[in-house]
Amino acid sequence: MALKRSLHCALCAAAAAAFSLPAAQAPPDLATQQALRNFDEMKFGMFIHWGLYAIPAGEWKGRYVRGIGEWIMFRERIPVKEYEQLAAQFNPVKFNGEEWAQLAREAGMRYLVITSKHHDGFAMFKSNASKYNIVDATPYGRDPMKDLSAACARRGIRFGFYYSQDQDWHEAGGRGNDWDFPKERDAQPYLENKVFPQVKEILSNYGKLGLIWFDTPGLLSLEQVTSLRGMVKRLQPDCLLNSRIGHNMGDYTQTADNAIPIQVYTQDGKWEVPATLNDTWGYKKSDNNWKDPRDLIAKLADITSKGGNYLLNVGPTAEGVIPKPSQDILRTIGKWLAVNGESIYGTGPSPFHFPDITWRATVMPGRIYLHILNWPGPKLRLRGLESEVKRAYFLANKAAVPFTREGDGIDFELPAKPVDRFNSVLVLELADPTPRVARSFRADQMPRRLDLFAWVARLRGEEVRYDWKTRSATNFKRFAQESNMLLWYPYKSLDGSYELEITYACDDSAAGGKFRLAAQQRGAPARSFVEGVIEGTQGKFVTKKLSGKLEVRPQTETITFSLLEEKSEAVKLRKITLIRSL
Ligand code: H79
Repeated sequence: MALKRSLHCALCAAAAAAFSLPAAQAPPDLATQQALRNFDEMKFGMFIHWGLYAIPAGEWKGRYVRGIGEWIMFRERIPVKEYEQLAAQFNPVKFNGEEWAQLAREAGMRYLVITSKHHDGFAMFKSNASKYNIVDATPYGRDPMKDLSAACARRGIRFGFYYSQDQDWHEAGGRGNDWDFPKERDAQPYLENKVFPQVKEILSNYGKLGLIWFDTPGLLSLEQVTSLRGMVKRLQPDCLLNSRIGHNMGDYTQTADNAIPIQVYTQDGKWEVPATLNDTWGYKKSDNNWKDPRDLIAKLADITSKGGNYLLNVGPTAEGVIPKPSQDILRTIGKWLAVNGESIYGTGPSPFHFPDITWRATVMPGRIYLHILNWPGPKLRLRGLESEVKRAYFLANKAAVPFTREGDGIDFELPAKPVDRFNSVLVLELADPTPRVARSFRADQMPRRLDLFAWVARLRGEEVRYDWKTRSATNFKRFAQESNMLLWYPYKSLDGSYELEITYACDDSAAGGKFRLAAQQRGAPARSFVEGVIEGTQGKFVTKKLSGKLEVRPQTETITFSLLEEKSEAVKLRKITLIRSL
């Protein structure tokens, strides 16, 4: 019974880890409020996952290990005594804090968050609380966080640390390692001897911290988390805490990893999307599934227009080098931001909901920025804006754009080709400081027919891909334990019973596979689901109505699309349409 209970708890904790928590917290004090305003203005940050796991880099004993690279110790159940040996080989002679900070700067990133200690328990900074740290346990013998924090400060980049507070596979009192420590753990000594002293060290030795980014809250008690929060705020009152500290004690919210809300999301305060550039956080030598800069630039606009920040990850090698493809991608984003940053930094979220994926919107007093992500042809129709538009022009070339009002819409005359190959920003100068929008077009009003585009979904799995040409996702490979799937995050925007349509294409040769659409709550089996069969479409995109309804509630965490068998993995899924039952 006791064993069963602890197993159950461990599973709950793993489930909680994969999802976000509902928003923060106690009413923020003044220092925190100011810090939150600064944080909101920054929009774009660099995440760095760097640790001993960069040595195996996704391979153990000559074999490829699936999944995120920094989880290799857990996946392979590597004993502490064996994993510890990696420290003796860790010698990142090519590390240069100036170069990393400079890359963040060139990418247009305004803050940087780096792993001080990940789940493997190894401290990437000088620690007196545990000898298992980069200065005392490696041939490198230096503290790279000193250089990096100083390099960031010199460039006006706010610096923060990731710290895994609950999971620690190196300690008997940490959560997660049941192969070395099969007995029930006691977290308190671990907290007192390692977590509290180390958090104190990172708050004391690296100047001002913008934030501490805790992760995978699990089984720590409210009292334990309260002490942790209190300690941080006593040492640095304006250091922000993320929601993954647990027990709603954070100052701002995280979405699940790589998860973007389907629509504007403002009811729970400030939030942030932590995201990967490929399919791993920690370096994996074989992972070359780099996201297209087009996708990342569009996602930055998408997230900003919905009210969030984007924290984009790089995983440096064991030598201390940020992989070249990551650098190239980030500099491409930076070039777009150098021209179009005005439409991102310091802006507010869209006053409109989004009818499709043609455009997104951000605002400044007296202006709307329309981020045109999918070029609609010679005309862009914007419906629902009541404010007078005085002038419209492209941010990239300042060229005026003619427009006419027609019914409830404004038609903008567009050039034949996009002004920017990724995201052409159209500036609308308004007569009103705050845009007036007709009720049914506002951000908090969902249309009766709501499209869930594959582009907005989180792609889960190493194989599934999004293709911009066909605007669809494909390669839904299935494995015994995990399968590739799409997940949408409604974040309280939906409440009702929905009829469903699916828009997809499938060659007749791949047809016949069963699929499932499900509405899920955190840690619970699917509450509501609808199944269907992928019928052949001779490769053409078609829209089909499904039989059955999906119940989606404010507490629904995800709406998922997955295949139930290996067949039809080549289906191209463009969108799922939810139609509210009247
Ligand atoms: O630090 C990064 C990740 O290591 C951490 N959060 C981001 C920011 C994190 N991501 N996911 N999780 C923690 C929970 C992980 C669950 C899984 Fe697994 C790891 C799914 C697949 C590998 C555990 C092992 C569950 C299945 C196999």
